[in-house]
Amino acid sequence: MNTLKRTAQIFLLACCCLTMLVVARSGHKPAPTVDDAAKVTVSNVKFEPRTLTVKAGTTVTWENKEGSHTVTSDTGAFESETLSAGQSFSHKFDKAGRYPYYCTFHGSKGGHDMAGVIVVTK
Ligand SMILES: [Cu+2]
Repeated sequence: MNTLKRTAQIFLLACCCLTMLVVARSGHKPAPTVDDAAKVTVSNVKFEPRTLTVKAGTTVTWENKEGSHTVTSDTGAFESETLSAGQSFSHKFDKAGRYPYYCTFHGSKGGHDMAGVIVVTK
């Protein structure tokens, strides 16, 4: 009886160890690759998502679905040509920071109307 109890205890302990090992090992798996590309959808008349958070080094592509729009930085950090439906514009964000932008046709600096923000983290 005593031996059986002991065996059960050892078995339980072994199970615990195995579980911990599996958990520990899964924690060592290479982290899922962080996307180095992100997308903003442009339509009449909004940027979606309005606020997009990405890591430094990410290239953001604005895809225009309809109408004519621009992607114009409040600070002049980037500026697209006028985008017609089906056209897109990309900009790579190397430095952490907050990058507000707007559409020159339907919005204005400071996040008014058709506008958005790219938040870049380290
Ligand atoms: Cu627009």
